[in-house]
Amino acid sequence: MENTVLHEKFQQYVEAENKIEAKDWMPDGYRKTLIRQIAQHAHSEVVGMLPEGNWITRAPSLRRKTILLAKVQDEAGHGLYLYSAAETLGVNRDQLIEELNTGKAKYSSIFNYPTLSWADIGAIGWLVDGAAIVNQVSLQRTSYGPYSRAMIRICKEESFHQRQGYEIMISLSKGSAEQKKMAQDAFNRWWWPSLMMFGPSDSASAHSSQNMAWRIKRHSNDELRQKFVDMTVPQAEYLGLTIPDPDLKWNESRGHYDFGEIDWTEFNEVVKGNGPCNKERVETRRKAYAEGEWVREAANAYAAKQAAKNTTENSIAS
Ligand code: FAQ
Repeated sequence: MENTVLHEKFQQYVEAENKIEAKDWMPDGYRKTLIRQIAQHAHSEVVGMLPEGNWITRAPSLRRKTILLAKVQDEAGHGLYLYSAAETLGVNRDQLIEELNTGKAKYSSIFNYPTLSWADIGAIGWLVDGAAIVNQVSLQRTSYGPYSRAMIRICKEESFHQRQGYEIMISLSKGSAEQKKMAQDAFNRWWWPSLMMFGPSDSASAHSSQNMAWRIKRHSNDELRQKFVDMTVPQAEYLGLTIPDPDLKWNESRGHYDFGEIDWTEFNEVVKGNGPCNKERVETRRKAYAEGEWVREAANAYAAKQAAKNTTENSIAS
C-alpha cells in the first residue's frame, strides 16, 4: 500500500517536470534502467575515443591534429562525468568498467565500424556527433538531475565536435575531385550506422514506453531519428554530396523526409558483438586498462598517504 502511494507520488513529481536527485526515493526499476542507460552511454564515450584516436598521428596538419586531440580528450571527460552520474545511483565504477572490459556491457553500435580514411574523421564529427547531439539535447530534460546536468555540459562540447567534423567535410567536398570522392565514400559508410545510433524502431524498443512515462526519455527513437534526417539532408546538399538512400525524398504532407528501411539484421548483429570491430574495441580497452594499473596504484597510494596525514593532523589539533 505504502509502496503504491510512493509510486504515485513519484509519477506525479516527474510529470510536473521536477528533477529526481540521488537521495530521493525512486522505484527500483527507475534506478536500474538509469544505471543501464548511463553506463552504456559512459562506455560509448570511452570506446568512442578509439575510432578517432586511430587518426591522431595521421592528421593532415598540426591544426587538424590539435583539434582532434582536444575532441578525443573531451570524449574521455564525457565518460568520466557519466560514470560519476551512474555512481550517484549506488553502482560501483570498477564494476561498470569490469563489465565493459569483459564484453558484457553494451555501448553504441556506431563505434564498431572502422575509420578507413581521414574523411571518416569529418563524417564522424558531422554525423555521429550530430546524431549524439540530437539525442542528448533531448536528454538535457531527462528527469534524473545528475544525468540532466551532465548532458547540458556535454552538449556544449558536442556542438564544437559537430562543427569541426562538418568543417572537414566542407574542405574535402570543396577540394580536389579525389578529396570529394573521399568525402562521399565516408558519407556512404557512416550514414546508415548513424541512423542506427537512435536504437530500434519504436515498435521494437523494449524500454521506451516505461522510460518515457518516467520522463527519462523525452522523445522516442524514431522521433529523434527523423529529426536527425531532416536536419542533415540540407547539410549534405550544401556539401554537394549524395545521400546513400534511393528512397529518401521530401514528403510534403508529413513535412518530413521519408527514408529507406534500416538494415536491422546488421544492427542486431553489431549490438550482439558481431560488428566489424567489436572484438578489437573490447581488446583495446582491456589492454589500456591493464597498462594503466601503475597509474591507479600510484593514485591510490597518494590518496592513502593524504588520508593518513589528515588523520594525524586532526588528532594533533584535538
Ligand atoms: N547501440 O529499448 P531500447 C556519442 C540497445 S554517445 C547499441 O530502445 P533505450 C558521443 C539498448 O541499450 C552515443 N545498443 O533502449 C561521441 C537496449 O539494450 P539492453 C551513445 C543499442 O535505452 C561521438 C536495447 O538495444 N549515446 O556518440 C543501441 O530505451 C563521437 C533495446 O533498445 C547514448 O548512449 C545502439 N545504437 O534506448 C563519442 C545516449 N540502441 O540494455 C565519440 C543515451 C539501442 O536492454 C565520438 N542512451 N541499443 O540490453 C539513450 O538515449 C538510449 O539508451 C538509446 C536506446 C536511445 C540509445
